[in-house]
Amino acid sequence: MRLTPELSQWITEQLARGCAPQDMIQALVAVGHDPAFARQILEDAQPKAELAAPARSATHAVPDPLAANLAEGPHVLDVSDGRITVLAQFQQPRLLVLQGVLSQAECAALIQESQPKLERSRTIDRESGGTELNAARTSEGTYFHHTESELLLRINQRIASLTRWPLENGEPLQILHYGEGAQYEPHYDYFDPADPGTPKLVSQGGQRVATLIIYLNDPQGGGATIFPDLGLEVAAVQGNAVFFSYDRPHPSTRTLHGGTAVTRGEKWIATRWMREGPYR
Ligand code: PD2
Ligand code: ZN
Repeated sequence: MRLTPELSQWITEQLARGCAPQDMIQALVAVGHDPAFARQILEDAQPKAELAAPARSATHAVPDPLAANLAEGPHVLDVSDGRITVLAQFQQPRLLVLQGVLSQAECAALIQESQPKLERSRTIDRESGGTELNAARTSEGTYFHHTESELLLRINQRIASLTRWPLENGEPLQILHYGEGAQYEPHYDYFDPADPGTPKLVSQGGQRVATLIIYLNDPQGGGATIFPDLGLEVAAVQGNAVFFSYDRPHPSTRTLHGGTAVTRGEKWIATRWMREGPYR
């Protein structure tokens, strides 16, 4: 016997409605399934139940670029110095695919200014709240302070007006460079409350509440941003961006995301992580 997509969907739906696994096993056996098989697939489905469960209440407010920021209908956003097109949007999580966040010249300038300061990317060590080298993030990067140059001032003001979230709640703009074969394995950007390092990490600015990933070039192969819980893959296209928010530090936000391996060429991105409060 095997778990068909229909059976998998039935299990997810019943668990989400609050059905007891024991009752579901009985129902499966009643329609001819082997009891051991029924028990096994219910056991395997428990993590799915958590994802499908009705959303628990939000723990904090989040930015929403679409809140009263519509210029010409639901696909064009007014920003400080122009307009940005919404190519696609998702409700839960709040996720937007945006076109024209940066110009070609701005992307090129960010790459050029990053080149001399690139270092192998570090990830946050969730135990200590410090940073560490991590095999899951085989890229190199650097960051820019908000007021580092005219260019940074202009871009940061645009991001703040796009996201409708104060610039002072933003972490410094991170630049990442992926060479061929480099990737970023799926993760959540918020800090897990169960991690020992989290109190230290949230002592400055509170939790992360949203992410804006801007693509600075077009990789020749691979390098998409994937959202496994949504079955969504966002192509890396120069100047475009993906925005998503998470109103609680929990997998039920469905914001698991990763960067697929670059199979040809290279990939450059700029990431702005946004906090609940001022990040100083
Ligand atoms: O480069 C990406 O596509 C990617 C994937 C996952 C970037 C991030 N996370 C990030 O900057 O948080
Ligand atoms: Zn991420």
